[in-house]
Amino acid sequence: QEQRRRLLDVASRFPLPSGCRFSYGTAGFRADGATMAPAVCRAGILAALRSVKLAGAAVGIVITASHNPIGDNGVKIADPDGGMMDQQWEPFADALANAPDPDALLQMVLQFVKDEGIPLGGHHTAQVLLGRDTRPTGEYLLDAALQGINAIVGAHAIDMGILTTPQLHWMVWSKNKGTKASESDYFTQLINSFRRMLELLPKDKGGYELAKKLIVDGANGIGGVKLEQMKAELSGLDIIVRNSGKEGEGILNHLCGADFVQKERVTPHGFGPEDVGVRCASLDGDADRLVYFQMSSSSDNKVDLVDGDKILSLFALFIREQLDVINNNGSQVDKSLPARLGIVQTAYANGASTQFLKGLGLEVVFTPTGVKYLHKKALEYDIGIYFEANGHGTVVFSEDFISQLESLSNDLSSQAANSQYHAAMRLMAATQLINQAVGDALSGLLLVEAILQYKRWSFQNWCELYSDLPSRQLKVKVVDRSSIVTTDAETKVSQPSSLQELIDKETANYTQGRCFVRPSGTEDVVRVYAEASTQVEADSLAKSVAHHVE
Ligand code: 16G
Ligand code: ZN
Repeated sequence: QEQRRRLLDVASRFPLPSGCRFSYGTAGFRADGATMAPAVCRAGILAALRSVKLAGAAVGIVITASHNPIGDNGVKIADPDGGMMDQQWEPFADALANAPDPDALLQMVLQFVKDEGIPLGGHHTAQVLLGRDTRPTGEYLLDAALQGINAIVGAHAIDMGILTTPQLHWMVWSKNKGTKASESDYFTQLINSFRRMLELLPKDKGGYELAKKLIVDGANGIGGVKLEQMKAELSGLDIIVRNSGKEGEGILNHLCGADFVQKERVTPHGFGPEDVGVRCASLDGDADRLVYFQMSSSSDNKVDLVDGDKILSLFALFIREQLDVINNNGSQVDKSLPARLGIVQTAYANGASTQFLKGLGLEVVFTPTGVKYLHKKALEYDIGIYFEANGHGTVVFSEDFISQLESLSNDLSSQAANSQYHAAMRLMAATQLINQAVGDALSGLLLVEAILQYKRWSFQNWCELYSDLPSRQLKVKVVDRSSIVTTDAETKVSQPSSLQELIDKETANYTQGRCFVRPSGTEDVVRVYAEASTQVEADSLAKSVAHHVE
């Protein structure tokens, strides 16, 4: 009874404006921030139900619209493992968000609770951790989420404050593992494991010494704020944060941030000729994407870009190298660490990166766009490395692998001088440094910096690992984008049936041509991606395929 009353109450406090429709897409619900309260409140209800269903395990809610403009906002739910909410609950998320009135909402929840066997009304507890980014609508929407959570009897909301998206995911992950889960624990873990990585650098100096100076574009979002907090404690790095989100520095994601730099390939706002030749990184508005760039000339604002594919390649090289040292070191201790290493990419990965990775003999697999697909696939390996070209990605290690690595390190510790031991310790430090819950620009940045120092590579060395094939992305407005259905990890169109044939025909006209189309998950457009051996060809391929889509 109490439960019914609370649901009816909260639903009437957040009526759904007529004509409003929400859809739980790749990134949760997203819209103009001012219109989001009903959807966010219902996401609160949903998150609490999810926690009850999972025997009180902590679930997360992040209020953010990532790289989108400052007026937008959004909400997404993190499952107890720190990953995205199980896709099986997405249809209910949609239905709940669009329930037209309090009665409909109540009936919908009661039916779902029954179908899913959720023990509502018993002596259950639920806990939901909340985080939000720096958007002006964040606090207002946080309140809506809290009210939604509190509408479920026994649910307990914990406001973790203003955070990066990956911090909140990490907290949920840590809390459910039973390890320390506060923000200061997060910083401590990153700072300590970064220091350990540096302590494990090979002693025989020589060759290139990486400049300590790193300029980071914080997208005027939460990532810059957190990096400012953390940087004083980072030994061996001299970080300067631009677009840090401080008063007067600029607007969130406006002409800055990882999405801007990756798509436009120009310097973000606040960078100029004095930065030529300096290693720079760029975060997105909620700090779950990372790209690197460097200006090579002061005559224009173009940059040399290191995108997610190249970050992935750097991580893969480093991890593979440590495994090789451990496993192929015949002259030393006869210990081995069998590991299935998997690389996960999407169709947006530059073809040159895929070729490079396959050329190293690595197993490369593809999934559709969206972190939930990549992450899930990566979990199938002992070590799974995934990245989207846009800079979102991470490395996940299986529990089994980590325990093998721990026991190997113990076995080797009596020979602390040998290279096998060092390689094992480096891998251990990497498992601590990388955020295994979700892609994390701050932790990713520290791992990149440690690996560049380890390899004694400059930004240029890294950038020249392979040359990206020229590519072009176009957006096409269509009446109904859902009429395009894709298959084979979005590389092929299955419907309309004639379209793939047309794409194949166009693509055949270009050297190293590759092209695919897919309906966007976040915008009402169809996206066209084309790649070819020259920019002119890539442009022309994209254009001609776009004509077939229209
Ligand atoms: C979302 C996804 C991102 C993906 C992008 C594609 C998450 C957390 N984010 O931002 O991974 O690259 O959507 O957008 O999954 P699109 O479908 O509009 O191309
Ligand atoms: Zn983001």
